[in-house]
Amino acid sequence: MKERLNAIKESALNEIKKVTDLEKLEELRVKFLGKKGEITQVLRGMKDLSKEERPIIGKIANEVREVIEDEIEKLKLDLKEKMQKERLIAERIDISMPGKEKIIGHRHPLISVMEELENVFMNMGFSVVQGPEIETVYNNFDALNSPENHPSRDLSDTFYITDDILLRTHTSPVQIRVMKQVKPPLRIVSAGRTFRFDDVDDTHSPMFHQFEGLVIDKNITMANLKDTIYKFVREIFGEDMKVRFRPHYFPFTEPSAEVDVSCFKCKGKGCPACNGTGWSMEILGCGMVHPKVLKNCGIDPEVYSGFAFGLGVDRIAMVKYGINNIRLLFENDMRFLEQF
Ligand code: 2NL
Repeated sequence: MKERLNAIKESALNEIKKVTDLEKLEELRVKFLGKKGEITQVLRGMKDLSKEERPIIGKIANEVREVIEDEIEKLKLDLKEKMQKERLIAERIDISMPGKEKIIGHRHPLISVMEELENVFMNMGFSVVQGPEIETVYNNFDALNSPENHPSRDLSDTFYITDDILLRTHTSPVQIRVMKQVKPPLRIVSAGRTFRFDDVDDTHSPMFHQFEGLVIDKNITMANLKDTIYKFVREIFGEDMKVRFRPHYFPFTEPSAEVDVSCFKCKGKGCPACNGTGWSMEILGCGMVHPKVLKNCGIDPEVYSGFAFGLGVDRIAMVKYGINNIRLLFENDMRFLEQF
């Protein structure tokens, strides 16, 4: 048995020397030291030995076990250290590499224009107000003196939710809400989404954006309206812009006007873009608030008067940034939006 134990020791140490990974090492540990391992097998034969021999063989068996155990532990530590070193090399981080760029978002061009418009009027003492996109037919049409047979009231022009509720077709109902609730004097602007039953083309979208302003006080005249529009146009489009008022018709204002400004391309000299007129047409609509509209909101037209104006934000953004297709504003194509 002594020879067998020595032979086990020799072959164990021999095999351990050749091991290069932890798995194989564990296999060897089981093979020699495990419950069904070679040393255990030898110890099982001890019952056939004499009383004198047993402790001697037992001692040798323990010594062999310890030598093998030691060798395995030593190699285990070596292998672990070696693996750790290899991992450190494999996972080395190059701290001189440039970092990953973080993409930070920015305002949509439409929102930029809206905020710019709001800022111009806030600086003139206006308050910014908001209202719902789903409105009553009364606030959207009736209160604004829009006649019963007006084409914009048609089911084919407007998104109705019920007979009395619709997606607002302009931002004017927001001003109606304020006039019904707040006593004059009033200086407000409101901007937001509006909806019309339009097919999409280069300049039309069923959802678009409006910006409107309203002033109500005693002794407000057309002179106040013109002065405000002049200041606004020069602030947004530049000091050298000329402004002209053309008579127009809106049911909610009387008198009403449309406003043109100098052509953005040629600055008024006349070019193909403006058909040689020097004017960019229909930048905004405006007028003195109709007495019936004031009355509808509980404001006495004998005491108060006011002016109002409205413009299409999408059109202003398209002119300002040279965008020729309204779809680009709503498709959210990053290649387009990243340019602003
Ligand atoms: C346009 C023209 C306009 C108004 C909007 C208004 C609002 C109230 C009373 C009277 Cl509550 N008027 N708004 C007045 C004139 C023109 O918009 O071309 N918008 C895109």
